[in-house]
Amino acid sequence: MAVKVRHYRKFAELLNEAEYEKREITRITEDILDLSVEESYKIQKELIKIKINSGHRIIGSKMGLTSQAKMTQMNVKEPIYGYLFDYMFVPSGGVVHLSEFIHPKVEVEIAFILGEDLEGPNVTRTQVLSATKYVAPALEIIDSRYKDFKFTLPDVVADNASSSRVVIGSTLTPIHTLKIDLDLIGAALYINGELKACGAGAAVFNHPANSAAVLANMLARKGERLKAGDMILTGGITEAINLTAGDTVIGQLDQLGDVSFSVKE
Ligand code: OOG
Ligand code: MG
Repeated sequence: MAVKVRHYRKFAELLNEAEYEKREITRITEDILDLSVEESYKIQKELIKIKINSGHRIIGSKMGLTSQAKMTQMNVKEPIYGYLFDYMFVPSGGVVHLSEFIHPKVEVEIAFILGEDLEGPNVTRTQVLSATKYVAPALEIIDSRYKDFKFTLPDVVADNASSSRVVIGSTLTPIHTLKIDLDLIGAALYINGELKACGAGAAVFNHPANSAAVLANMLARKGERLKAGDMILTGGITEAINLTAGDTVIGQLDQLGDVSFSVKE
């Protein structure tokens, strides 16, 4: 049984309310067992429209499930994308409150800021690197709207790839000034001084620029493109770590610098 057009809007509203009211909901695929990935992107599109209609602005996009660590942790084996909004932005060194979330997790990522548009299909890593102006260290707070943070591929796509908050380090590094390539950049995630996870840029599709290329090519199938000035999160390098009140979170990336935030009640 295929999903009827009216359902896309209904599920999008449900997901938006769950985010707004900070409560978990049952997976859409418990209702619609054969929900396809194609259909789930239509639900995501409705969700994006709802947010835009309520006055929010898109500030970038993100790839998710681009490293083996993330795929294994979430038990979903395909990459996904979602959109980042102005209300999700947290300045580095800023504070978030646990009451803003359902069951938040944090992951360390490499962000790209484009200097030129990128339009698929067939965008390559080399093209991404020449279109990129800056790279920056990032921490992404993900907060699945689904019960127990468990989902299948179509569920998480519909839920805007669990997007919740994004923290970008205060230093933007011009990409051409990097002394080692992004795949060799080490990343460490500390919470309250304790190392929770570490890895290197290569964990993300062998090179994080490959992730941005995949994004441009996935968007091309929807008639969309990446634009100059866009911020792109390329995906968690390591598994995501649960957040609790009192946490001070620091992401340290070789050459790119630090990015941090703290969590209060
Ligand atoms: C989906 C979002 C994954 C990433 O960086 O891999 C993601 C999830 O794990 O909830 O943002
Ligand atoms: Mg992420």
